[in-house]
Amino acid sequence: MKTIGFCGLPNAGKSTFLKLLTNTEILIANYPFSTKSPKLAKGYFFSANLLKLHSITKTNELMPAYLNFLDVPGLIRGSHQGLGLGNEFLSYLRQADYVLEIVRNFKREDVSHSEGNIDPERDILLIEEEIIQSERKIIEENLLKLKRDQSRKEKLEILNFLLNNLQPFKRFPEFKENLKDYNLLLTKEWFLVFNGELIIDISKFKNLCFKNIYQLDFQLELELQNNQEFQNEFESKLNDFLDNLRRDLNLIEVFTFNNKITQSWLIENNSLIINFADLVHSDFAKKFKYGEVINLKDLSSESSWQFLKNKGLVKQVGKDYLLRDNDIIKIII
Ligand SMILES: Nc1nc2c(ncn2[C@@H]2O[C@H](COP(=O)(O)OP(=O)(O)OP(=O)(O)O)[C@@H](O)[C@H]2O)c(=O)[nH]1
Ligand SMILES: [Mg+2]
Repeated sequence: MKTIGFCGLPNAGKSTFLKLLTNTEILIANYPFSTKSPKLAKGYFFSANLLKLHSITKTNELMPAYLNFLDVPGLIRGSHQGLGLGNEFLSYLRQADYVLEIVRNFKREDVSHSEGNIDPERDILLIEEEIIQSERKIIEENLLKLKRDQSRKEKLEILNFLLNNLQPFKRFPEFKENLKDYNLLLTKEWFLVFNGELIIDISKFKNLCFKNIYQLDFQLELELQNNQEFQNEFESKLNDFLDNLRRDLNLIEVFTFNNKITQSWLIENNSLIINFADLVHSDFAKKFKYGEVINLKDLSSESSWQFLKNKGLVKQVGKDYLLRDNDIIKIII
């Protein structure tokens, strides 16, 4: 499963977000560098559609799909030179598939800011500059190594191109494959989330380098999870955020169920049913005979597979069937 790593200054709310998404035990504190080592946890997707399906299947067990989220220490001005927990932070973040940048957009006197005041735009630019400096170092080191090896000409050219084109808000996902050994942050896809309740015009951050930009108040969301009273006053935006995130990651949600368990799965858009069989179990792909599929929108209050088949609602499909969002699937082996 893909991993989404958090990137942000100290006290931006990274650990608060991990707690919110994964309910994991983690230290949340009002002083910088409260997180000293990376923490990976599963964030489950209790989507509205999964709950809808479960209300029909009524199985004892419910198993939602998940994504991995990675919390890491904060980044500060000078991190690329090793200040704070700088280099460690960046090496942990390189292990993630995607980067979710978290920017502080809340005021709180008892929570310090490494730059002295709240200014999301400045923080975003600071992160850009730190990341560029750190990537520059890696690129230069590897250019030196490659110059001794004539067989790696293509890589050499790409690295030179990167070096000459490093600038804030520029990303290079097109070189991800060629440069996968280096795990460069600038070849990953980036997302941006403003954490907090302050009013901010997010339009000026659009069309930069972020695949999408979100706004969420982590603290409020956390209180909504834990406090009934809040739930009457405010509406949670967490599920909408997760639904948008999984779409922006180009994932679709599909389902399986039997008489014991209802499950959801996240799989890349444009996957075939045989890819899904492989995701569930490699044996399912090897022994695949055919698939049976019905879309959630065609499901009424009846979940007996035989009944649905008799009504002609279940399609029999071969291994090249292209999955659609909200398909309910049975693999026949
Ligand atoms: N008011 C408010 N406080 C928040 C919000 N998010 C986080 N906080 C508080 O800010 C402080 C820092 O939160 P953390 O989640 O520990 O921040 P972090 O980014 O993990 O910080 P480091 O681990 O030091 O890099 C804590 O006291 C949180 O309770 C928010 O949305 N609103
Ligand atoms: Mg933390």
